[in-house]
Amino acid sequence: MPPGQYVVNDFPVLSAGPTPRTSTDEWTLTIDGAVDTARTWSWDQLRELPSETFTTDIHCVTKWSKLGTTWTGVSLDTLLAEVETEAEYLTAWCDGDYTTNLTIEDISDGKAWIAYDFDGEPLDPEHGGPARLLVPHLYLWKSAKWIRGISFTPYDEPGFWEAAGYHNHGDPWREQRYWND
Ligand SMILES: Nc1nc2c(c(=O)[nH]1)N[C@H]1C(S)=C(S)[C@@H](COP(=O)(O)O)O[C@H]1N2
Ligand SMILES: [Mo]
Repeated sequence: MPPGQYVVNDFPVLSAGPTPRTSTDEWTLTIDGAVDTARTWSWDQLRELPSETFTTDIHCVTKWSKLGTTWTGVSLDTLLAEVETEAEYLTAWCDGDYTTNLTIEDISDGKAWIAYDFDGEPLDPEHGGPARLLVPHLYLWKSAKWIRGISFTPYDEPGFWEAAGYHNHGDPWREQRYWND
């Protein structure tokens, strides 16, 4: 367990605003910004990509951790293989006003997914359905629910919680909770 965390058996919901409900007919995922050619996937196109089912622990900055959660989704590696970028930084954006910033390193090499199933069932809207970003090696605020896009940026731009004082990186093993940790 990362330092300062305790285990929960339920699955708390933490949302900064109301739960958006975009139907999968209208849902798309876009990778754009500092890329050679922007790419957009429809829901059906995303679902046709190779998926992975994986089990991981998740860690919230409010100190709960949930162990052994099972998800299905598309690895970011699969999506990033279809765009060319020199940029190191990106912003994940969502339905609703939420954003979070990450580096390409933190979402590459099997470290991040666009997840659409939890425990073998479609992901609940409250937990980010139809699809959320999942970056389990960082605190859960980096795992943007209701994700709709990733925009590569030439500079690092703090997202919603990062601009409000949460740590820019958010590694639970180093207890990077707030900006001066
Ligand atoms: N779009 C969006 N994503 C979000 C949030 C949010 O408010 N909006 N909250 C973040 C925070 S602070 C946490 S702890 C997790 C909570 O995920 P859960 O509600 O599935 O437990 O989602 C993260 N992703
Ligand atoms: Mo959070």
